[in-house]
Amino acid sequence: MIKNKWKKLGVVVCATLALTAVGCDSDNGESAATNGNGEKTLAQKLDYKITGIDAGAGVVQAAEKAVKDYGLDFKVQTSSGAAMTQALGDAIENKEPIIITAWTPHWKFAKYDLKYLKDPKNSFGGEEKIHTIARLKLKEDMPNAYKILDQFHWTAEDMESVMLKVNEGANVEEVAAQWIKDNQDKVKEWTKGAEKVNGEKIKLAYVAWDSEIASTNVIGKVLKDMGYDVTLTQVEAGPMWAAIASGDADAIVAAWLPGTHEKYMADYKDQVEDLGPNLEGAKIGLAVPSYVEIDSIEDLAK
Ligand code: PBE
Repeated sequence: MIKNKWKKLGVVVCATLALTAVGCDSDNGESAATNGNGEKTLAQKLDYKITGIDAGAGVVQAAEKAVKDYGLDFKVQTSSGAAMTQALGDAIENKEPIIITAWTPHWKFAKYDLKYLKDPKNSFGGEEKIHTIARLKLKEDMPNAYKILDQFHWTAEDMESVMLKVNEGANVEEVAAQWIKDNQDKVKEWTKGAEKVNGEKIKLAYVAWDSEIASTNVIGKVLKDMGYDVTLTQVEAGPMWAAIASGDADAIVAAWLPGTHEKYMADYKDQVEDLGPNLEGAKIGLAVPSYVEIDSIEDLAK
């Protein structure tokens, strides 16, 4: 009886709100409103929201594709990497459910107990590699920088160790400098055969993703130590790719391929030079704290 009364009231409220374009589309009867026990469904607790990052990120575009592929009644809410990790930390503190657009390498997997949701429809693709991309003619104009960028290669663990310290509150430039001191064997491989220069200007572009903040600061510091006057320019993903294509920036170490930045690469492939991977074993997907009791993106369709 009580339930019925509320249902009727719900209909009236919906009819009124419809005029102001506030949708009641999720209230299509009892099954969507509750899980049958009078409790909220997971989708309701999540407010039909996947917590995304910046709109230009490939992982956000892949999440939007997943919503279509799996027929989900979810929206991907865009914000920034920092806002996403803040929301994640808050949700975990309150033991509330949350679904995030996630990627590896990232410190969040070391700090929190998270799991990737299975993706049987492969909306997020498989293994990713992070590539170094240079503007055309960089090799001619700055052969030493080109050589270093071309030889730059590290592991997911290397990147994570930098990210973790930054997340713990250390200054990224100091962390990068310390990492370089502690990993001279790797840095020597990167700089092998390159000569020092005297204040040549070089510009690296990157997006404020924690992974790319780490890598760009490390390679930036290596170039600085080799005598370059290095500028690190933080931009959005689209402008980052456009800057390499136009020659406004000299290089990026932030290109996730073949999937995540597939569209950017398709747009600019003739206007940039791909120097190949600087890191293997990267991944993107949707992730939840381990206490959220689902395992697959498919479970969100229920
Ligand atoms: N990311 C981190 C980026 C690439 C690097 C996975 C958030 C993205 O475009 O989705």
